[in-house]
Amino acid sequence: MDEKSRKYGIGDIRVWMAHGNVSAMSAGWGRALQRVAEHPPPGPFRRRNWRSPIRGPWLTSVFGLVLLIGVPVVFLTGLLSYAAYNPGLGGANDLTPDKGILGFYLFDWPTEPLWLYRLTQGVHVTLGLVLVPVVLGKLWSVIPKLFDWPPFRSVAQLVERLSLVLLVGGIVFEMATGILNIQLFYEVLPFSFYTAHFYGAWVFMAAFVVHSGIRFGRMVGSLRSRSLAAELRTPTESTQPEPPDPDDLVSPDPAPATMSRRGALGLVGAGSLSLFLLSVGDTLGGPFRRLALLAPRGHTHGEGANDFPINKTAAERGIRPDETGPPWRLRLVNGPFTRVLSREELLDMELHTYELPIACVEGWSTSQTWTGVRLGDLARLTGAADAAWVEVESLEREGTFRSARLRGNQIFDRRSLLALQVNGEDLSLDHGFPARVIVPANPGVHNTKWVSLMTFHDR
Ligand SMILES: Nc1nc2c(c(=O)[nH]1)N[C@H]1C(S)=C(S)[C@@H](COP(=O)(O)O)O[C@H]1N2
Ligand SMILES: [Mo]
Repeated sequence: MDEKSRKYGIGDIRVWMAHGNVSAMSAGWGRALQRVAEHPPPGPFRRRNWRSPIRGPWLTSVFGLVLLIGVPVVFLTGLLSYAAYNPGLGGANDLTPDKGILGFYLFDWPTEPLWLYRLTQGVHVTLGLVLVPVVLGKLWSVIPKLFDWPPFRSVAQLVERLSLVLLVGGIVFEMATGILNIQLFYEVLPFSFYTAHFYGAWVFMAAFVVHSGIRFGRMVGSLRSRSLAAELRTPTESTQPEPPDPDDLVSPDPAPATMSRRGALGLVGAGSLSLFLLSVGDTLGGPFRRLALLAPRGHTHGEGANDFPINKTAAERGIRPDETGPPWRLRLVNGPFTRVLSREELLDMELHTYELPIACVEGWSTSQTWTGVRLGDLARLTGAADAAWVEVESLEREGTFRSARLRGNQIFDRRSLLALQVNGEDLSLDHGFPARVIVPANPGVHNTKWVSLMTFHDR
């Protein structure tokens, strides 16, 4: 029996019994448990096989602190994104109809400031990506704990380890589904991205709050135990392990350092910085977009005045050219009242021009100058001057995003347009010709293209 198992195996059982957790445990059961504890399976279950000298509470706590600050921002901007969909309106807006009490915080999404969704969703996606290397670094720093032997020494410890399944499983699930979504592979997921990412976030966050609560004191203590400035000056040759810690993160048999703590932080930092540089252009737009190699969405472009990212082309959505030609009509419905307008009739109405962004849930955004008819004018034309909401439908026959609902505050913002032109020219077919919705601060997906029908409702 080696030093370690004597110290941690039997010692822990004694402490555990002293705490009364298993005061009724029989001596025979105790001996059996002790034997199991003393004989870990080979490989990763033997703590001596984990030999990195930089693994320890300090490094874990540095990653932990970054996540403690960053993760809540990603969570909150994610909740805001859900609110921005105005799920209270139901229909295609509510992609998580069984959200129950998790929708407690929902509010009417504003149209002001008009860059709001661009900011919140840009932060959500960019920061989410930037934190991936930090999460990997953090997981690396604690990975021996995954193979803790014996698997548990007390009921309390078992509960804690199970909560870690939710914590680690939760963050991996959220990052994986999020990345799949921005790469637009989400059609391959066997479940709804929105529902899964939303529920996953709450499960993960619950585990995150518990974990942070339990570990906060230890994190602060560990961070105080070494100076960051000193670590950043320490090269590999002088890198020494931390003293043994109560969590057993420090290797019992450290190998000579092949990387300093500075190196580990630099590696993770460089990873995060690269992800930042390779994705932020998608939110900033302009010349930066060419750098956004990691965010391939929005790399399909139009030409001339229409030279900006296209999410779904007309061909992809099954829009036939004959549907968008001269026979196209916009139908406006308010109860029994229907109004039918051709594109020429729309162009004869009072036209307005505003610079407004498209900001996609996938994180990319772009700002363009749109010209069209005010949605409010269309409502008034139909006798729906105080409509509570409108259902906008496109020429598409199927697909979740063939329609979207807009709330009264969105209809009647003076900058909310049914756009007919962009940057001084007609919309291209891929950008929604003959007409598309553009509403300030609206998630891109609700800026419906190829609009054919708008139905106004009072409540
Ligand atoms: N009818 C319809 N409208 C749509 C979509 C769609 O698939 N069908 N995609 C939406 C999404 S997800 C975004 S981000 C914006 C993108 O507009 P763009 O392709 O003109 O850039 O259009 C939205 N309007
Ligand atoms: Mo989108």
